[in-house]
Amino acid sequence: MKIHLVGGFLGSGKTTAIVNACQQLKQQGLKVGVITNDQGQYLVDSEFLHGKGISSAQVTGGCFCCNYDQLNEQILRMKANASPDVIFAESVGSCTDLVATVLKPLLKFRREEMEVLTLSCFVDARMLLMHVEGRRLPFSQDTAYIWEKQIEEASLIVVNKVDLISPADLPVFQQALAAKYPNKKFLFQNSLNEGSVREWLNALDASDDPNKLASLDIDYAKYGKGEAELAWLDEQITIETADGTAPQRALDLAHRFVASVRRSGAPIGHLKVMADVDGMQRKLSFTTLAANDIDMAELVTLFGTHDLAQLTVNARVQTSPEMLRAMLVNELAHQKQAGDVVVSEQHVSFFKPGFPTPIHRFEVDYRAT
Ligand SMILES: Nc1nc2c(ncn2[C@@H]2O[C@H](COP(=O)(O)OP(=O)(O)OP(=O)(O)O)[C@@H](O)[C@H]2O)c(=O)[nH]1
Ligand SMILES: [Mg+2]
Repeated sequence: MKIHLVGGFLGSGKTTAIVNACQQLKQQGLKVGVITNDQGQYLVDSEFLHGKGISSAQVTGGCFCCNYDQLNEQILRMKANASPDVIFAESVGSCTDLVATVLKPLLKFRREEMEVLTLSCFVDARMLLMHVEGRRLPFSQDTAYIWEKQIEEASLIVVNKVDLISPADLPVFQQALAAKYPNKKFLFQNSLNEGSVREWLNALDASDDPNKLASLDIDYAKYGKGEAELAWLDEQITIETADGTAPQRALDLAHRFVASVRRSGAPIGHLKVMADVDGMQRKLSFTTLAANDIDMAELVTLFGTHDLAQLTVNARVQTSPEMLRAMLVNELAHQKQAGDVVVSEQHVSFFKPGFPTPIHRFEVDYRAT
């Protein structure tokens, strides 16, 4: 069994690449599984994988490092139920220190099950370009610290969404990266493209010995502060109408919520919405940098006329949880005012993530301890 740990910042494209990779591996006749991970309980990524027919399990309520036992259980359960050839484990986008707290413990405790264990770090090409050009990232210093540490600890860096930067910038960008990080392997990837993701799979198969990865020297106070500065909100929303406009109202709600967060100036780590109408699902995804254009009118047409629409919202935004919740409540009220509609909420949860307290932490190669 191969286990690929997939880290990297919120919205950098981890799930997109994993789905694409799983589809390719399945076509080759291999059995795959994915373990998703986030702060809340109702995860858009898990619904997304389910909708794509990819078997998945989740580790909820915090990152892999603080819930190592849950991760371990899910690996064992997947192995017992489906004996997958390949498992992708996608960590929370605001998590770092994976080498010391997840990779080394897996090497110590699960070595006999794994032929291969890798760690990739995904990074939005546009943010990395800003960084090497000396521009400030659109997040607080402590949150940007997490982003930098994620890159520091991995040797394989997937510079994702490369299609969103100008090809003219690429040669200088590549040179600057090679100069700044001489010991890392950079893959310039478009995770929406099959051939590009195939190269990632090839790189995973050719990965370095994971024992060579060094544990980070990391300031947990700074890390914890950066993590807590990104509020979490998750909930499910049901919209019922009598005139067939439920999909339109649901999409309008999502659109207005994102617009309201953007207007507030709060940087969006990742705001994900799964829209479900009569079993047809679409994942909408927004980050602080301009997102892929989502044509709401086209989506309304696609969903058609229905009296029931459901949304799952997962938002990670640099603001207080109360502010984030208030912005959504405003938009819910706006929909209710339109009349002839029942808008209800389920599983509402919004909070500041707790201080990261890993179950295990191996400072040095465990063989030396
Ligand atoms: N243009 C472009 N868009 C991409 C690429 N990879 C991912 N995206 C888009 O980026 C958005 C975020 O992608 P996800 O795969 O959900 O990101 P993630 O890293 O899993 O996010 P979290 O789980 O919240 O940390 C989605 O709208 C994707 O369609 C890419 O290579 N190019
Ligand atoms: Mg994801």
